[in-house]
Amino acid sequence: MMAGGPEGAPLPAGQFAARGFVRFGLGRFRHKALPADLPLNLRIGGDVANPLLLGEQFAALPRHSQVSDFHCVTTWSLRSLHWSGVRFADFYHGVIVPQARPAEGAGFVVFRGVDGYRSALPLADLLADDVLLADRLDGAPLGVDHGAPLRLIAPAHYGYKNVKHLGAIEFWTNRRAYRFPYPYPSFMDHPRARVACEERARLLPNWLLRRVYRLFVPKEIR
Ligand SMILES: Nc1nc2c(c(=O)[nH]1)N[C@H]1C(S)=C(S)[C@@H](COP(=O)(O)O)O[C@H]1N2
Ligand SMILES: [Mo]
Repeated sequence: MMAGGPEGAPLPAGQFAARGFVRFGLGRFRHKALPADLPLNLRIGGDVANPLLLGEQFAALPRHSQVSDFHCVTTWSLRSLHWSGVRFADFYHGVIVPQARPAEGAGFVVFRGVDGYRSALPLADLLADDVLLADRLDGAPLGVDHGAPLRLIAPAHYGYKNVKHLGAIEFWTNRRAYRFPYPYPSFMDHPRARVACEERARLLPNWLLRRVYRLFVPKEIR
């Protein structure tokens, strides 16, 4: 678990303090225009007995607020962001298990954004206390820049696992239905991407990844 670090504590290896929180995406996802008033329509699927379509039911779940740091793999970090929403663990045990009924061993979870972006994490990582399905930032409804209507916040994992504009969450027994979005090579997608272990990507060394990814940091936050 990684909550907001104490002021003055060092950032994780290879990260620097960004000067602001901008909308971020790589390549074709950077400026993809989305409507500001996207309704919440969350498809629950994969290896589940009963696929669901969730909308307003989400409002009935217990809410949780937290302060956590955010670390993008391209080396920028932000301290102490105030998120609120529903803990993934509460959502999983309160809705997914009783209503969707995942198959035994459906521990590979895929998150799909309505912009076509997607990412995946192991269920065990998502059940940590600080993993949130967030719909508010700094006390206001999440704007379209930062992932309206709902996004994943998994602070222990690099930003690219924190999928915005969620349209679907799928619970699979294997990885076959998943590929990191075109045109990104799959080596860029570490299965866990834990910040504390500097799991930026697969195959390439971190000294190289830090230098190459750094080129994609927007000028206004350097
Ligand atoms: N749907 C969607 N989710 C996404 C992305 C994206 O382009 N589309 N970019 C990811 C990356 S690489 C990062 S660092 C964070 C950036 O979040 P922000 O735009 O709120 O700064 O969102 C992640 N989730
Ligand atoms: Mo990122």
